[in-house]
Amino acid sequence: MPIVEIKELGAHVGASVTVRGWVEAVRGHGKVAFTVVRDGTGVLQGVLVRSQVDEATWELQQAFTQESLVALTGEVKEDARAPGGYELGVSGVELLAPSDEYPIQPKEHGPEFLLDHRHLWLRSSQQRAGLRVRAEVEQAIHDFLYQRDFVRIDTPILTGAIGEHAGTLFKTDYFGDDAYLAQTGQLYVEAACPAFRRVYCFGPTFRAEKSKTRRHLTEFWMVEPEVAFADSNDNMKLQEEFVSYVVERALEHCAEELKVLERDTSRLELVKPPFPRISYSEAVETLAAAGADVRWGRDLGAADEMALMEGRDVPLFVHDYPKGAKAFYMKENPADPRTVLCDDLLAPEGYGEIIGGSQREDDLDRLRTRIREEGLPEEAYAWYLDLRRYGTFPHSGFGLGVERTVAWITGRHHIRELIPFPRLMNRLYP
Ligand code: NSS
Repeated sequence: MPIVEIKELGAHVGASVTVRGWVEAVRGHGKVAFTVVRDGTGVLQGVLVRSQVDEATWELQQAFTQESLVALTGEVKEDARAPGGYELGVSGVELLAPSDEYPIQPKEHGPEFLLDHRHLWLRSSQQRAGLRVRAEVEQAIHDFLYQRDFVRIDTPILTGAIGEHAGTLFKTDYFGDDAYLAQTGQLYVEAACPAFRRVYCFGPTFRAEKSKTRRHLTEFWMVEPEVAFADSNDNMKLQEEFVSYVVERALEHCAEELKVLERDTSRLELVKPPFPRISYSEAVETLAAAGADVRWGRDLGAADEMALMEGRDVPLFVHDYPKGAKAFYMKENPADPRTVLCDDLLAPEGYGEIIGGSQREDDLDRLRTRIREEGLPEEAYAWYLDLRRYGTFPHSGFGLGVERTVAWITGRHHIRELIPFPRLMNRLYP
């Protein structure tokens, strides 16, 4: 009997096959029993008719428990009503590995309980759907950048220089010296620009965020493209094309998953370039007019972002923030030196900032001044300053947070569901 995967059943209609899978559900009555199995490629219902099999087969099926690994053998039948479109007329069953009483039941469980059982929770249909969308988004990221001649640069996780800000560093001992887990790969992709012009890194980044919000992880994945000769305007153009492509790919390739997640995809269909842009100063005016407690000079908070996005269906760029609110490496805005040439991209539907980007300071003296102003150890940035010494060049780049982006695309409330094993302030297991 051929052993087949559920996704291939269409090629075996009328034939007898064996399918191996984990039991999702067992139901039935005295005469007919249904076994729903999942094999990682799909879900299949096996139908066992008591009068057509021997008693031992019937008894064995009756003893199946949730998440036991079983083999079902029988004839493949087309059935439009069945999930996946096929059913198995079961003639034989085998118990390959029994399952203890499964902790996740088809009922409401609290989030902490589910996170404690993340290693098992992954098997649930909505979790499978969310992580499949994540995988598609990651593939779309690589495809988009590959098509545009970007070279992928793998950047170090153990670093000596602070990438973003001192407040959220994970510090570790490095043979007697301090090392930090990378907050960003940006400084390194900047170094690779003169070698390859268009580059990007993709990997995990680390921030000791002490906030327990639905948008913060301590370990999250980021893609960071960096382009020589691009200014802030080119940078935003690349971002809107990039994000639109990624959303389109998810719509195209993950229709099933988005349905399982009950995502209203009509809202995602609207995500097409160009995205609207407003300056930070305009944003502050708008917020102040609406009665918000904002002061020019402070970074915008989650509530401000929410207010700015009210009534908007597509992402919004907020650009040119005050220098003091942003990282040391951003280029001073020649038109208004109180600000820097940067942008945050805010997603609709309450998902907030998904991208932070900027043109980089390419002037040696100004960059050195900024490093000093921020109280950063200049020695650690000697190599970074070298980039402004040996043929400095205008360049821009950005970082897109994978989990926040996938949370928005899938419509999930908390980004912790969109990474297989989330790391949060109070969670290092499983
Ligand atoms: O701090 S960022 O705004 N910018 C950077 O790290 C730059 N070095 C990127 C660059 O220009 N190459 O972070 C970028 C994005 C941000 O918009 C979020 O989508 C995501 O990274 N991000 C996070 N996701 C989840 N959890 C946490 N804690 C988090 N912090 C940032």
